[in-house]
Amino acid sequence: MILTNLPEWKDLILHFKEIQPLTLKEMFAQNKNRAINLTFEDCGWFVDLSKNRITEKTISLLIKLAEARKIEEEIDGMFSGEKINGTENRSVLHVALRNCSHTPIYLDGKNVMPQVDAVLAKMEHLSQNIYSGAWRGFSGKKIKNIVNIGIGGSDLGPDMVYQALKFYSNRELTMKFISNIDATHLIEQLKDLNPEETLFIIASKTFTTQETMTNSESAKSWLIKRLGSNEAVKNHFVALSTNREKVVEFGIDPNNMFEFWDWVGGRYSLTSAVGLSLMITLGPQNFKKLREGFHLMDQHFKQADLSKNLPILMGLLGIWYNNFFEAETSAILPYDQYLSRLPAYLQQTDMESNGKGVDRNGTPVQYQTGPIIWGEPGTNGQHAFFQLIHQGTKLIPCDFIGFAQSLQRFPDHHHKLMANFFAQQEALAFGKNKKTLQQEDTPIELIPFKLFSGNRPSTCLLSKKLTPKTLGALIALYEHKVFVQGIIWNIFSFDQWGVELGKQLASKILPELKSGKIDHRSHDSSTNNQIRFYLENNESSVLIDSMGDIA
Ligand code: G6Q
Repeated sequence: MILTNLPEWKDLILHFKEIQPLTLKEMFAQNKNRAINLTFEDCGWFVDLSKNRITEKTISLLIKLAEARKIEEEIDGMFSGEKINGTENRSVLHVALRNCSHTPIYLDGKNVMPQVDAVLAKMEHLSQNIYSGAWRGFSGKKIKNIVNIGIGGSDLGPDMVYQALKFYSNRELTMKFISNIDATHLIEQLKDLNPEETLFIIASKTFTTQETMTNSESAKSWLIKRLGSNEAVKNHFVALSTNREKVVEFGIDPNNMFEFWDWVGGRYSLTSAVGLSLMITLGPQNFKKLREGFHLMDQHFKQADLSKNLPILMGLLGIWYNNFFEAETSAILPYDQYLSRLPAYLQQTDMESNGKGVDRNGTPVQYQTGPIIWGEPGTNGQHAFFQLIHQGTKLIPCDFIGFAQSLQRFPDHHHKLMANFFAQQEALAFGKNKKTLQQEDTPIELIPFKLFSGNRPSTCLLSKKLTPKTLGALIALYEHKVFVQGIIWNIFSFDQWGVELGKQLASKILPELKSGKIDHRSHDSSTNNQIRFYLENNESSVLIDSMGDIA
């Protein structure tokens, strides 16, 4: 049945009419146990939902909706290898990648765990060879620099986790990520590296992605030019891919290919071979703990009662804001500098998964789907966009993510950071009224400008300490939250057809830019005009045809 025709949906519409006029202040006053009743603790995370515009009844009605959508069957379907990525006819088994309990997970009757474990063992072996110096560069030097070349799902996860867990990383190794096809990225990242000590990890599921292959070819030229031999490639390049043929064609020894499978979606791949850079820089033990954190949340998601299930609760809360309050966006605000790339990472997880306009039958949906995800670390955001969250006209549900312990020994900094963390949520929820402003002797003409309406929702995610394990659980929490929402909206969360058209058109335009001849008939007048300006002003496209010569 169409989502909005479900009786459970209609009950929520009626309930929304009761909740909408209520303020958080009133809701806290009405129920003394609200904070306790709406806080959930599991997998190393304390999740306080009480500053959201919900009551316990909202949760139970949302859970009824999830049940009507057969949420438990859908979850079982994913864990048991059903081909839930319908448009690509693929299973979605990222949970197998971190299945630390090693219980068999079957795909088409075959247990996938031995393959997963074999690749992990191979990754560990390479990491150890790099530390011990058993793996040497072409001229015999030890590897000191790791460069991951990949984009999207083959870049954002490792990059985000590397930044997040830098505290735990081996500081003798330099880690660089190259993703953008803009040569600036490549040039700037390679600038201070000694090629003799550099290992390139080419991360590409398909091994055909334009950005990754262009950057990899340029990196190969950079290396060969400096080391004086094509033979050097075998000591300095490894591949993470599903496409053996293309890996070999590129010149990488198939023994140095780390395999993954079509049942691993790019944006869900960071605990697969795609995490090789993490295994090397963080060490196998930390990579294992990261996977354990993921696994903990996976098990929780699979087993916990719906009413206490963190990804389910957070997913449903997102539905509540998106479809009833009509919130267009959702902010991710980590109060930890190490998590600075988390919003960008979750942007992909969420927006590529649930940015869909047709349901699983291919029918345009008549309701809103995935929100816009954005954010920056606190406290920086407070001095930038928080103004709009506090006093603007838009409702923006915010996730505040913080830790009780800092990884740095600067308690003064941490107390100040966390004082802001708590204060912002308090200010958003309860605001500041006219009476308080008057008591503060605010000039009467300034009162409207200094008022804070409050009643602005936030979720607090607190953990004891940022560790590989707590991070793994946090990422899995968001992954499954996105899956839950896809189930409610009846959309396919694991494909991404929306990225294709731009790629197709770019491949038609590229020869025009290279040849300097516009195919006027194949574009609209605006595009023709833009290309004309480009060609008139771009000298290099005429003079230099390839990136063979990196300074
Ligand atoms: C993620 C997407 C996408 C993908 C990149 C890189 O879910 O599929 O971001 O990861 O396009 O693709 P390759 O790994 O094939 O180079």
